[in-house]
Amino acid sequence: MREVISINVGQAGCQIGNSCWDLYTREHGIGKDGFLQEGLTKPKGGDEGFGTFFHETGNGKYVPRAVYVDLEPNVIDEVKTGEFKDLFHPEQLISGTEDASNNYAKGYYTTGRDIIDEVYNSIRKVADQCDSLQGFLFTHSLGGGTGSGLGSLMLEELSAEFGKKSKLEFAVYPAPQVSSSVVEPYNTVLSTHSTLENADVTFMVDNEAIYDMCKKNLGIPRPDYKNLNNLVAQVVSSVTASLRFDGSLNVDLNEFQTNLVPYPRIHFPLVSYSPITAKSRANHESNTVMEMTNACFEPGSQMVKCDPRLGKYMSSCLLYRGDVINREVQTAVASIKSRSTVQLVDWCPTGFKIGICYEPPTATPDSQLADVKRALCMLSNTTAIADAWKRIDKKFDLMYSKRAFVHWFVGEGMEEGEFTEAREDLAALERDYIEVGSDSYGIDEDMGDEAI
Ligand SMILES: Nc1nc2c(ncn2[C@@H]2O[C@H](COP(=O)(O)OP(=O)(O)OP(=O)(O)O)[C@@H](O)[C@H]2O)c(=O)[nH]1
Ligand SMILES: [Mg+2]
Repeated sequence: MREVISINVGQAGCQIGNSCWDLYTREHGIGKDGFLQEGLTKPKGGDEGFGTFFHETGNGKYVPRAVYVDLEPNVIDEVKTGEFKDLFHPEQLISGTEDASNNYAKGYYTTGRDIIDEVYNSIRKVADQCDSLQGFLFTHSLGGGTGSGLGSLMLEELSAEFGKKSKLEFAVYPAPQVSSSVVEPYNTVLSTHSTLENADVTFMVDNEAIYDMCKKNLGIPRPDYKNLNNLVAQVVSSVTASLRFDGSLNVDLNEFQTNLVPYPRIHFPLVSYSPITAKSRANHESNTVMEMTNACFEPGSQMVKCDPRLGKYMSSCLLYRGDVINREVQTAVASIKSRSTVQLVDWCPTGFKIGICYEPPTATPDSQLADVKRALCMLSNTTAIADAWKRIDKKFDLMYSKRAFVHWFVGEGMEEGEFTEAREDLAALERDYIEVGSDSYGIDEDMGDEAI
C-alpha cells in the first residue's frame, strides 16, 4: 500500500480539507462517523485503494490519514463540533489561540514556531500508521499568514524529516473578489519563494477563476467559500481518484509527476476541469468525451486565469473518470493535437498522458454541481501559467516600492532582505518559464546545470 497523508493548514486549507473529506467519505461509502454505510461490507474502492487515504482501526472505523492545523481555534472548533466530529481523532486537529494576522512572518518565524513541535508529533503519529508512505498532499492559501508562513515552515520541516517523499500541494492563489487582506501579494511571493525547493508539484487554485465558474456555470450570484470549496474538492478528488480506487488504467501519481515536471522549478501545472454544470441544467447536457476534452482547453474551465493559447505546453495529463471508453479518448486527444492553438514546446513533442479511473464523480447534496457520469481533470504544464506570477509580482512591486506594510513583517523578526530575495527569485521563475518555452537550442546554456 502506498499511503498519502493530507495536511490542511490555515482557514482555506482546513475548509478545503472539509469539503474533500466530505466527498471522499461519500465516494468510499463511509459514514460521517467513520463507520461503513449501511449495507456495505467493505469500503468502495477495492482493498488497496481506499487504504491510501483511510486508516482502519481495530473496531472497524475508518479514520482519514489527515492532519488539520490552524493558528487560531475557530475553524478547527467547527470541525470538532460539526457533522464530522467523530471522523477524526482529536490529535489530528491542532489549533493555537491566536492567528498569524495575515502575516507570513508570524506564521513562519513567531506564532507558527510555537506550534510546530505539536504539529510534527501529530504528523509522525499518522505516518507511523503507514506501511509505505508515498507522500503528502498539502492544502493551504498563499495569501493568509498561517497558510503561507506556517505552510512554508511545515513543508521545509517535512523535507528535512521525510527526505524524498513526494509533496504535492493545492495552493489558493488570492483574488480581489474574496480577498481578506492587502498584504496577500507579499505573503504569496514570500511563501512561493520559500517552498519552491520543498514542494514537488503545486496546483494553484485561483479564487478569481473559481469564483467566476460558480457565477457563470453554476448560476450562484454571490459565491461563498463553501461554493468555491465544493468545486476545488471535485478537482482534488479527480487528481487523487487514481490513488484511491483500484483497477484504474495507467494511473499512478508518481508517474504523472514524472511526466509533468521537466525541471524542478517548473512545477506548477494548470488544472482544468469539465463538466462544471449546474444541477438544473444536467438533463440538457450530453457531456461526451469529446465535449469534455474540448472544454478543458477553454479558459472557462481553468483553475487559474491565464491564456494557454498564447503559451506552450510542455506536457499534459488527462485524468478521465467514470463511464469513459478508451477509443473515444484517443479520438478526442488526436483532434486536440491537430489544433493550431495547442502548441507544444519543440523539445517535448509528444506530451499527452492519459489516465482512466472507472469510478464516476459524486455530487454532494449541498453543491450546485450536477451529478454526472463522467468528468475530466486536465493537468497541463504550460508556460502560460507564468501570467499568475506576473500579476502578483506587479502588485508586490507597487507596495514594496513604498515599503508599505513592511514593518509588520520586520517586527516579527524577518529581515527586509528576504523581501528582495523572494522577489528576485520570482523574477527568475518568470524568466525560467520564458526560457523553457523558447526553442530548444538555447535551453542548455540558459538554464544552467541546476535546472537540468
Ligand atoms: N477557496 C477558498 N479560499 C479561502 C478560504 N478561506 C480563505 N480563503 C482565501 O485565503 C486567503 C486568506 O487566507 P486564510 O487561509 O483565510 O488565512 P490563514 O491561513 O488562516 O492565516 P491567518 O488567518 O492570517 O492566520 C484569502 O485569499 C482568502 O480569500 C476558503 O475556505 N476557500
Ligand atoms: Mg485564519
